[in-house]
Amino acid sequence: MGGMEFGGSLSVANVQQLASTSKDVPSRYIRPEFELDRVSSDESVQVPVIDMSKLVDDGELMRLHLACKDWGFFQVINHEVAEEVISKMKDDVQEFFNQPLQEKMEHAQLPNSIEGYGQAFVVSEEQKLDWGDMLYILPQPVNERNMRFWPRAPSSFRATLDKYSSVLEKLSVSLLSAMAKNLELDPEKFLLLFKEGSQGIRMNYYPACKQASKVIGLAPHSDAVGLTLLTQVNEVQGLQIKRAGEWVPIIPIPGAFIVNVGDVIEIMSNGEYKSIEHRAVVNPEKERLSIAAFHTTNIKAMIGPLPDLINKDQKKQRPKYKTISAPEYIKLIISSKLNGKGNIHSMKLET
Ligand SMILES: O=C(O)CCC(=O)C(=O)O
Repeated sequence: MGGMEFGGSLSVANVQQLASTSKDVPSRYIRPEFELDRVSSDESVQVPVIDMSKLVDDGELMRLHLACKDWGFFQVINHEVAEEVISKMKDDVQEFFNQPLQEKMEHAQLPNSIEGYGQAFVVSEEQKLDWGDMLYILPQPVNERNMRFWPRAPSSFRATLDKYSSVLEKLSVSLLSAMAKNLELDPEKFLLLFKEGSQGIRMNYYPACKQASKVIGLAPHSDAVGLTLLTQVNEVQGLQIKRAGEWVPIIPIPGAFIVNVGDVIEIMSNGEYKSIEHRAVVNPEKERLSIAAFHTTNIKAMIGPLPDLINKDQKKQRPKYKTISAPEYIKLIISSKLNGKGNIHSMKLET
């Protein structure tokens, strides 16, 4: 995916700079549409927790299956990613964003590329904007890396990201394999679709905003990919997921990854697993940073309900989504702005 051109985003103001220099929030960031949204205040409502060390047991596998069907989100604990790898990644990302704008702009997005430092999915001059910046890098497939976007400062950044990328890829493969078992698919065959697949790592920076309730860090969207693994860099919360008509704030478990099913897995599972809308809100006093690692298929895969699921029981399992090639699918998602579940709706068939 990295070496190909799929169209990109229009360039807009740097939000970190804007937040540090201007007292008022420009009108393009004010989003009255979100102010009336219902947010759950019941902290006991939380996504399921999956213990990776028990994922060989039928009971834990079933918990994962239900989490993917019912919530589309869960947290994984006791995974094999070493604590030092995560904390080093967090430190280096924080240091990257702490640099002066000029240094960061050395890795700015280019026209027709989704990689680099900038803002995501801005497709029109009228579009309202999110209160955040990001550095987006495609570490995999390895042979398609574009090192132009990989910061040299801090000096450890490249090695840290390289390590983080490979351990998260391993963790995503373990999770995808367990999901394949749960869907009664052949895990080896399923994993072939993700072999030498694409991994994107998106480092989000949301400055504090005095008018936090009037802006949004990242507008509601579902992830267009297969599987996302998210970690929050500092203790500032902001991730919310849509459930039963309200936004549920997620309280991260220290050391855990927050995992969500993306549109590709929803489509491949023919709707059995759910790709859930989520968003990031902004804190009035403190900056917030997060790191999302997106994993999806290789470029040769077809994106559509898996034939093995459809053929099992043709009456029950009529395909609910179109099947298109991976490059066509990527074009579709990049050219549309982040608008809730827009991508997946355009893949839905009348049933
Ligand atoms: O910052 C967060 O917690 C959410 C990030 C996210 O949803 C994304 O990067 O797509």
